[in-house]
Amino acid sequence: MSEADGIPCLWMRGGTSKGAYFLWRDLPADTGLRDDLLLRIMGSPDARQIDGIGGADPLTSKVAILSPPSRPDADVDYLFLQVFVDQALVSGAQGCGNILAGVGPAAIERGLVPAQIGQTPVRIHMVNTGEVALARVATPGGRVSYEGQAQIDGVPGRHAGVPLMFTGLAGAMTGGGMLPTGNPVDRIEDLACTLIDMGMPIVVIDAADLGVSGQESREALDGDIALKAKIEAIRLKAGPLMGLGDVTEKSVPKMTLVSPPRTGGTISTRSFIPHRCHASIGVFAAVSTAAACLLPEGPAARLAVLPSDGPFRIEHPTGMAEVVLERGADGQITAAGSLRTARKLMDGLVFPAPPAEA
Ligand code: NQM
Repeated sequence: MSEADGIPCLWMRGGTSKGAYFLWRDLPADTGLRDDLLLRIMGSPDARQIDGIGGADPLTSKVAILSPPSRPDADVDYLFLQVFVDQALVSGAQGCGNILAGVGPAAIERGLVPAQIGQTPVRIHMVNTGEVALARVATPGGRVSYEGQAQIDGVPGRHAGVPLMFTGLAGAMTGGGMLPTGNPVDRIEDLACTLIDMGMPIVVIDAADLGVSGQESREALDGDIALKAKIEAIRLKAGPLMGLGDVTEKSVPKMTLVSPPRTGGTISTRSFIPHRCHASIGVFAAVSTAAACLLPEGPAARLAVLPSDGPFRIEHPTGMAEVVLERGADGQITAAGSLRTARKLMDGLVFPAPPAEA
């Protein structure tokens, strides 16, 4: 099938993100050709992504590639790619737990995983990090249903819940355990930072140390050029310390500003992903933040109000994200979970812009 005939694509909301879900066989095997095609599909690089289907926001410029499982304990392989909006960059240097929420439904829709009657467990090999997540997809009558009563902040309305469970997240992206530098606190640019990776490498900083309250709107923070320059300076130093190498052109680590909870949650956050403030917070970023709240020496623990029971509730600009942490007798985190919803928005053919002239 040539590009001019269109490329099969499911356009889905996964959690608080949106993305294009493809089958591996519909994209070039060569990663250079694949990334060039994805840029043209999304309309990047262009701040408005006007000639593509991307939504001019990192949260709506995402791609999931689904393929048959490459390991026996999974039902499907999922490769996540972040298509930058205004740069000609496609990065697989991070996973995405929001787009992950759509993978189970998409895998069933595309016939990669057979639906069961009632609910279908889907074991998803997250190729970016190498871990396997378990998603539970509502399949009444043997078909995916997106209708239900689950509600997540940052998404209007109620939808079928997609519970997600994770194990083995410590050091998932950095390979060096939960604390890639071995320290609960590192000083960067003279600020106390927790460099942590529980599924997403993040840098946790007390918002007050950066001269903000941490309650500002996404727009206000995105407009604060001096703040963003300071955050980026810290990020560029944190990346190599976390074993991520030069992160100038990478979407990790994410930068998480923490402040005391204001609406009854565990902690309040503003998350930079990494150059724009998140409208809510990533799933794995929320898990990593919850884990940071358990490090007594770190900036998060000083501000957090830990739950005596039940989930950690991570406040963000549009509400709260709930994270369940399971801990072993030694206090180490053994598993994490989050409830998401997902919805099929469009199923059809996408027509990429023609290649740029040489
Ligand atoms: O942390 C955005 C999102 C994400 C990532 C980002 C995510 C996660 O909310 O698991 O979901 O951090 O770039 O979609």
